[in-house]
Amino acid sequence: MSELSSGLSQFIGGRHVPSASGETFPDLNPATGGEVGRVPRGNAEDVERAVAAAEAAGPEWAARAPADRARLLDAVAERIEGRLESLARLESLDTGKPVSLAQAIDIPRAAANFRFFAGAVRHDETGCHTTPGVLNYTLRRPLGVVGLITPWNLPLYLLTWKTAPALAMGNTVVAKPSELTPLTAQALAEILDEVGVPPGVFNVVHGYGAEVGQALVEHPRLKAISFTGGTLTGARVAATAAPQFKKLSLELGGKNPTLVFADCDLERALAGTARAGFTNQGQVCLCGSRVFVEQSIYREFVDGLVARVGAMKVGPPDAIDTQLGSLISQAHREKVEGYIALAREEGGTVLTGGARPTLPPPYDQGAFLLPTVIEGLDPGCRTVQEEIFGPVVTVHPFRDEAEALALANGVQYGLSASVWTGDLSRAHRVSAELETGMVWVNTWLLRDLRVPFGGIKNSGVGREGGRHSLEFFSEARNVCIQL
Ligand code: TXE
Repeated sequence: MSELSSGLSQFIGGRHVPSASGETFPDLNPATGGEVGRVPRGNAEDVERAVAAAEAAGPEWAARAPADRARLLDAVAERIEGRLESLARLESLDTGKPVSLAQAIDIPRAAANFRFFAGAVRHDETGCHTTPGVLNYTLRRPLGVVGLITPWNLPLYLLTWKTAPALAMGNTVVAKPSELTPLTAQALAEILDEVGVPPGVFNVVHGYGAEVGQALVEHPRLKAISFTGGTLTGARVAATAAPQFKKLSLELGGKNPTLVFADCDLERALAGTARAGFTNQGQVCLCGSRVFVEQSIYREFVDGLVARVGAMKVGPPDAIDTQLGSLISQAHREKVEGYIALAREEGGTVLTGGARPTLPPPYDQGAFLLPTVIEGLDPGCRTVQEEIFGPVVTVHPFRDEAEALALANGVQYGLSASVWTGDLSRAHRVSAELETGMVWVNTWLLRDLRVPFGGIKNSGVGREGGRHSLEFFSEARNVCIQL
């Protein structure tokens, strides 16, 4: 892999080293089944080394002026932008996503994350409160060594979303990327090293979640964990971290509703619903996997959606016209296919998709799946209640606004929602009643990095984004002076 200056390795104290165990496991390209590298199988010993290196680097890094740290973050953003093509290829190799998607979304957003938090820390300010003869002011102090645990769906996009504010606030980092997608985490370590971020400030330990991930969360000298991944895993991370009073940010799964009212702009709603349902093969926690359509336009809308989804191009990730690449793994494809089978058992009708595409070698060995639309399911059934995290959406009619809200809120998740309507009062009214952390109206995944990002219920705890990230990755200290 020419894009990486070294083979896959642990990155600890500014050095590329093998895992303490010396063991490795294969990194597979899910689009072909081919091996692209060997992942170091990290364990508690690697975590101890990484935390020790991060601790040693902490005081100097924390003592730097925010503007100095910001200068380095900007340099990282420039390097990421300069390596757009190679990073996009790496990301696609690991995930099976279209290279064009990584070029358009994943990698530009990785650079934007660093640029945004460089600016945020430059302009950060804290409060000052006065009463006669008394001055109160607030200091923001770094936490120390923080652990960042990230998933396989948007590897660099999410790792940089956490790394940039953590470093901006003067913390040092031990990052644990998903075992399925190690490549761009390694590339990020190389970039940080190249721009002059000191050894030990940013460390990467690769390996299985239950081994090196668990060891990281358990480490007694780790001050905080920022985790993005599945709800079940998030619960395990919380159970480990809570008794140690570690700061915790959990960005978990979703089962997000898309509400389509009859007064919407139909063409825009169709395009937005298809994009929300199938971007990244439906492997985005924010994907709109439950589509609720006002009765009067239900048939017309569903026919339009099925036509769009049926025309989506599923194929080799590096083909310019590919819209959907492969899922992350054969095992995950089987999980998603299990839900399609369950949907049929629960009385659903597959309107399009529901099967594997026929592709030429070597892609016939890939984890590809046709985008799938299913109707006729009871909203309370497992298929409509559980996160599938693949290219599958279910469609359902609703009679009125009250029913639409009841259906949308009728799950254990609460991450995001999309609302398509031409009625501004309805947009505000419905947004105020949706049980989610985020609502998009007449759009989807339109992101302003200053806003709070996160979910409620089984979708997580806490908010990141803008000042929320600066506050998460620091401790506020109030100083009260009797003048
Ligand atoms: O995530 P996991 P996976 C959902 C989606 C998916 C499910 C599982 O439904 O099917 O989660 O996906 C590390 N202690 N989302 O298996 O297991 C693991 O190595 C510490 C939604 O990828 O949650 C990886 O680095 N760490 C999500 C990270 O946790 C542990 C995006 C996430 O892995 C650990 C991805 C442990 N005990 C999946 N066990 C979203 N919200 O975007 C695992 N890990």
